[in-house]
Amino acid sequence: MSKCRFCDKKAVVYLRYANLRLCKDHFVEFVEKRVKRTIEKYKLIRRGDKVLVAVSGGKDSVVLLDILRRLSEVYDFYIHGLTIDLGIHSYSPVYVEVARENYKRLGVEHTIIKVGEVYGFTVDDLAVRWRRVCSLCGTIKRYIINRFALENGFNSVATGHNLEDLLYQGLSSIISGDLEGLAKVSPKLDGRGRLITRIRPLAETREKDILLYAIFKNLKFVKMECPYARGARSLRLKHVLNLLEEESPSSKFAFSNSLYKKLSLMASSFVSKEKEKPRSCSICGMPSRGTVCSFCKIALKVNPNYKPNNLKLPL
Ligand code: Q46
Ligand code: ZN
Ligand code: ZN
Repeated sequence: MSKCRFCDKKAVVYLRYANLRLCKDHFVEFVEKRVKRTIEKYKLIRRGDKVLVAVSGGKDSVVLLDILRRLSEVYDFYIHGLTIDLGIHSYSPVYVEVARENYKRLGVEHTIIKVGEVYGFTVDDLAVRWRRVCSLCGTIKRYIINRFALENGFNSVATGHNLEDLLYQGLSSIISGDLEGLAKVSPKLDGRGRLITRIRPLAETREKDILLYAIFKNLKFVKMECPYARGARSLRLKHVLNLLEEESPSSKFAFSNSLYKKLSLMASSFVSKEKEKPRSCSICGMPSRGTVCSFCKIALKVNPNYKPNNLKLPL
């Protein structure tokens, strides 16, 4: 491979979509600048913000933590990591350890919540009763992250959703005509009431670039898959997006621009305001569509003694 566009070192990456050949260092800088640009373009973080970073130990969240750590010093905002130990037999101990090592390496304050200890049930317990455990697991993670952020005064929650994750969500919402889902395909979901703002600083960064960044920077991340993962549909749709990219290298970015700037905004104006307005769960007081929120419904089914706990950090 020839020389890097910006220095005399050998190029190790060729980015077709940007027509750039880069050495390791300049590639790392390129990715960081891209994330910074997304943060500025969509006004994801303001000076003085308190940002909760959800870290699952996978490459996306580890890279997100790494980049936000650096930016937090430049832009003067506070970050705190949150990892949820879901109690998945062979998987949770591995990713919790990886998350812990990353927090330690970067010197980031953090909290690890064990669902089993706090709520008296685990994702393994759910898997015994339900076949499709992922949507329940998603509900649990969203609930705990939001509640922790709310009770500890965070302005926003940052997650590691990358470009392809959001394009996949957009494409599948379009295919199934799910306007509510489409309205959520954005780098920023503004909070309201007890729902905290969610931000996705990697929304314009390709999965492949995130992986290379992690490798070049020697970051430790989890490579194994969750035993309950069943990503067949998402893999198929991501393959469709890759085919489009082969035809035209910038097509993913063109699609993300129209999703984030037009389609998701149009969809949100169609979503019924009534449907959008969350009520409060009669058990835990958190936002809910019905009298009891989805989290409390799940918890009560697996643990009849379930009581909503306070997740406020001991100061
Ligand atoms: S952790 Fe939970 Fe994932 Fe495992 S059970 Fe499914 S949702 S696959 S990101
Ligand atoms: Zn270079
Ligand atoms: Zn509830």
